[in-house]
Amino acid sequence: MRRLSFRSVFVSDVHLGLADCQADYLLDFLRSMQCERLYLVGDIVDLENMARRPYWHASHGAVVAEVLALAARGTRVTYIPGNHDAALRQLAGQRIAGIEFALDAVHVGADGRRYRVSHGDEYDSATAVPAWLLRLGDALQAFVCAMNRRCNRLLRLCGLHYRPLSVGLKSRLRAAVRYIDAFAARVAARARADGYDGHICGHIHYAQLYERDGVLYLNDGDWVEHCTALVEHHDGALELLHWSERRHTLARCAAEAAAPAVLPAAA
Ligand SMILES: [Mn+2]
Repeated sequence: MRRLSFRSVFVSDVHLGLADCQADYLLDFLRSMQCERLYLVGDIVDLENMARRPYWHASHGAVVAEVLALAARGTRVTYIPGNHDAALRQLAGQRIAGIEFALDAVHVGADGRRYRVSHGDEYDSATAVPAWLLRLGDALQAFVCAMNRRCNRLLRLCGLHYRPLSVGLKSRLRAAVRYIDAFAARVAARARADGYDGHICGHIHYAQLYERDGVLYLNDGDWVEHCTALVEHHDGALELLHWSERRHTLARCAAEAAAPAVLPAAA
């Protein structure tokens, strides 16, 4: 099978080392494409969880091997650690096994647009809330993930496609919507103030691509529930992909020179 060809690919929040990581779908995506640049935008290995509950599956090791294989074939790989793999921030500035570690990056698109790339936890106001509330949030998230795992095992047994449970849940919870919106507002305001055309991040496990206050807010989502990636085509056009049994376009943005407008998601 011929691989899909992209200029750049951005993935984050893979959480290798967590039972809920959708490593098989990510592996399928990585093996189906080739790219000049691959950005790992944080929370790739969940060191935080592994310290508490050691877990590793062969498919998680296969993801690491595939990333190394991409680097060996000439893909320039940049690893920007997040809050769950924060220990790797000590490696910033180093190049190990063909992978460059950095705290953040500036990506210049094929059409000349400039994007800041960072995990996004620096925009998370949750650092100001009490620890017990964070623990409650973690417990709720773990519960939703466990339900998601069970529901999808059932769907698979019935021969149906993978469907993330929390897509419906999150969009219905007004508090979650407010949180996602406030996060995007902070990210966009900073990108605009710093003169970038957009900001590429992850962290909140909610993939989105849209123009906000004159800049592009680009969240590549996660591989715990949603299985999403942001890709840049060779002309600089951006596309948000959902990848499980099928490839599905969530949103697109044309290259700057062709048409700067954000097109509605192809349903
Ligand atoms: Mn994070």
